[in-house]
Amino acid sequence: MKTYSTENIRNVVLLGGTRSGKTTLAETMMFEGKVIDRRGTVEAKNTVSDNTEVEQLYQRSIYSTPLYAEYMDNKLNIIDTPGADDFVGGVISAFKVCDTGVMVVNAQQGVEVGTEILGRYAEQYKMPVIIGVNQLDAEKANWENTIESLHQAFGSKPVIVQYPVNPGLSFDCFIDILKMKMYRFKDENGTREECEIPADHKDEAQEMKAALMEMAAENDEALMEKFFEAGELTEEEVNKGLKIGFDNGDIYPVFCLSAKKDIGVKRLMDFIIDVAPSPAQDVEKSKEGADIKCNVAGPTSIFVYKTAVEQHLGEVTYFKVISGKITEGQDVVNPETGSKERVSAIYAVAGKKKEKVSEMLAGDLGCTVKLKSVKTNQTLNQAGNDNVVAPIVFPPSKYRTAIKAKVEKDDEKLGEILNRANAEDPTLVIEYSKELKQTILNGQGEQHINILKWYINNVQKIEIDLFAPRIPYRETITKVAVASYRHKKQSGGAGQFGEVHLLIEPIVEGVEANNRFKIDGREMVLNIKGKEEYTMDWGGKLEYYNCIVGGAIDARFMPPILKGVMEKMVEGPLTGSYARDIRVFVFDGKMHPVDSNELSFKLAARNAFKEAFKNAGPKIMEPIYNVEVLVPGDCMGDVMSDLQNRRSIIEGMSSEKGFQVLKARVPLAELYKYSTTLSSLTSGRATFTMAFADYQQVPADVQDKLLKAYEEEQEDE
Ligand SMILES: Nc1nc2c(ncn2[C@@H]2O[C@H](COP(=O)(O)OP(=O)(O)OP(=O)(O)O)[C@@H](O)[C@H]2O)c(=O)[nH]1
Ligand SMILES: [Mg+2]
Repeated sequence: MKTYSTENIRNVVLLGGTRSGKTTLAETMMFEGKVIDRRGTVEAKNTVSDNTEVEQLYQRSIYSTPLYAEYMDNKLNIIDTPGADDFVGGVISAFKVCDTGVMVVNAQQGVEVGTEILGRYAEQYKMPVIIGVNQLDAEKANWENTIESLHQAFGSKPVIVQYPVNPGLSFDCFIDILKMKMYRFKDENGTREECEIPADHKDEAQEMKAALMEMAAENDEALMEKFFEAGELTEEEVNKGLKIGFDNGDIYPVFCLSAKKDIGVKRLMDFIIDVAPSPAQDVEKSKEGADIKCNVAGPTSIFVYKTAVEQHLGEVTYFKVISGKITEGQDVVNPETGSKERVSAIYAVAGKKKEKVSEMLAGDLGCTVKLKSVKTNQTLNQAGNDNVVAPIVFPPSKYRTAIKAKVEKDDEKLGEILNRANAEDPTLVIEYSKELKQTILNGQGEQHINILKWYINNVQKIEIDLFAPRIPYRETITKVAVASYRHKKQSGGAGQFGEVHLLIEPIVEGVEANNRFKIDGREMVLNIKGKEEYTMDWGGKLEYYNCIVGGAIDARFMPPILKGVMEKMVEGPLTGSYARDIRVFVFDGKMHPVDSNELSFKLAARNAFKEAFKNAGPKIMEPIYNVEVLVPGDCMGDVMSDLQNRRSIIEGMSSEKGFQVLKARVPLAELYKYSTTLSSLTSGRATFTMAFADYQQVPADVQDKLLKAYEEEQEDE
C-alpha cells in the first residue's frame, strides 16, 4: 500500500440501529475498495468485520472493527460499530478518531431508538452525518415513512440528494438530484449505467433540485447571490454549499442504499471523498486544553483508541496519527509514564487482515503490535514532545452485577481476566468493593455482561456466578438513647473487665451539640470534657465526647472505646452497613484494678454502642438514583407502571423528537436488571441513564425485611 497524504484520507464511522446493515455496508465498501474480491455475509459468518467467534455466534457486531478501502486514490478508514446500545463503548472511541458518521437507517423500520441515540451522540461530538437509507431492496422498504421519521428525529437537517425509483423487491434504480441522473444497477456487484431521468420523474427531480440548491446556497453568501441571480447552481457549487452545512452539522445528506445488492455504495463513497472532511482540519485538544493540529510536519503524536489481544499477534494497539508521521521502527515515548516503546511494525487494518506499511501520516488510522505496556487513551510521542491527547470519555454504567468464580481457586485468574476485559473495553468497569465485600461488574446492559460471561466460560473455561450485588445501605439514628455494657471474663489466669456507659444522639445539620438530654422523661446533664470529630470516608460524621467524671475510666481507655464504636460504625448494628451522623457521649463506666485492659473496653464500647443504637430510633438509608428513560410514546404506560412498582417517584415527563422522556427517582435496590426489563417492555426501543442522587430512608416494611435478613445471616455465621 502506498503512503496516503492527510488530504487523501477520510475517517468514517458507520452508525445505526441494530441490524440496519452497517457490517454489510462495510463489506461492500471494502469490495468496492478492492480490499476483498468476494463479499461475505453476516449469515454465512464470513464478513471481514464480524470476525470473532462470539460475533459469528450471535450474528451481530459486538466490537467496533477498524477497516479500510482504497478508492479513487483515497484511503477510507471505516470503523464498523455495533448497533446495540450495550456495546456503545466502541462507538464512543470511534467518534474520537473519525471525522464523518454514516448513519445507516433500515428502510423497513425508519428511525429507531438506536438511530436517535446515535444522532444525539453525533450532535454532542459535532460530527458531520451522512444518512444512508439501506435495505431499499427489502419487500417492506418504505421510503416515504423513512423520510418522515428522519424529519421527526432530526428536524430539517436531513436533505434528500437521492431518491429510489422502485423501492421494494425489484429495487435497482435511484435518481441522483446532485448529478440529475438516474442510476440503474444491472447486477449485485455494483455494475451500473447512468441514464437520463425518465419523463415521469423529471418534475419531481427538478423540484427537489431547486430545494437542494436553495438549501446549499443558504450556507454561503456568495452562493446565495449567485443562486438569486442565475436561478441555479452548478454541481460543484451545490457541493460547496452542502459541504459548509454538512461540516457544521446542519445538513445530513440522505442517500439511497442496498448494501446487500451493492446499490448506491460507490456513489456514497464518491460523496465521502468529494465532500466529507479529511483529517487535515482536525484539531485535537490536549489534556491541558491546548490545540494539537493535524500537521504532518509537526512532531509525531499517536493516540491509542483501542487495544485487543488477537490470535497469532498477541496484544494489538490501534492508533490514530494525531500529528507528524509514524515510521516503521520508530522509537516513541509515553509522555505520562516516561516509558519508551518501539513501533516495530505498522499496519493498515481491515479486521483480521493487517497490511504492513512503512509509514503513516497525520490523520491516518493503523495498528501496531508487541508494545510493552500501552493502554487505551494513552498518547505516544516522538522524544521531546510532551503533548497528551485528551482522553475518550466513556458513558456511565447502567447495569451492575456481582461476580465470583464458582470455585475459589479460580478467583485470581478471574481477577486477571476482568482487568484485561476492562483494558479492552473501558465500559466494563470492575469494582472491588471493600464495603460490600463483593466484586462488582458494571456495564452497559445484560447483553454486555453476558458476552463477557460467554467469553469467561467458553474461552477461559472458568465457571462463574453472576448475582444481585449488595446495596450500600447506610444506618443512622433519629433520637437519643443510653446504654451500658459490662464486659467480664474470668478464665484461669488474667481476667478481662471493662464497663462503659454511653449516650448517643443523631447529628442534625445546623443543630449544635448540647449537654442536656431528656430520656424517658428524665433529665440528664453531662459534663463535656473533650470532643473529637471524624468525617467518615463514606459520608457523614462521628463526634466523640469524653464526659467521664471522677476518674471512672482511665484516659488510656478512651481510644479503645472510640475504636470499639468505630468498628460498629463500619459494620452498622442493623444490617452491617456503614453508619453515619452520630454523636457518642461516654459518661461513665467501671474499671477493675487488675483485669481491665484495652480489649475489654473496646468490646464493652462495641456492645454498648450497638445496644444504644437499637434504641435510638434506628433507620436504614438507601441510595436513590436519578433515572431518565427515553421511550416511544406507545410504550409509555407499561414503562410508567413498571417504574411505579419499583418504589419510584416520577418527577417529570416531556416529549422530545418523537419520544417521551420520563424522569424518576428510583432506589438502587429496585434497579437490578432494569435495563433488561425496559428492553423487553419496549422491544429494545427505549434507553435510559442512571446517576446517583442521594440517600433516603427506606420504608418501614423494607426496613423490617432487611433487619430480618441480616439477623438470619448472622445466625448462619
Ligand atoms: N435486504 C437487505 N438486507 C440487508 C441489507 N443490508 C443488510 N441486510 C441484512 O440485514 C441483517 C443485518 O445486517 P448487518 O450488516 O449485520 O447489520 P448491522 O447494522 O451490522 O447490525 P449490528 O451489527 O447488529 O448492529 C443481515 O441479515 C443482512 O443480511 C440490504 O441492503 N438489504
Ligand atoms: Mg454489524
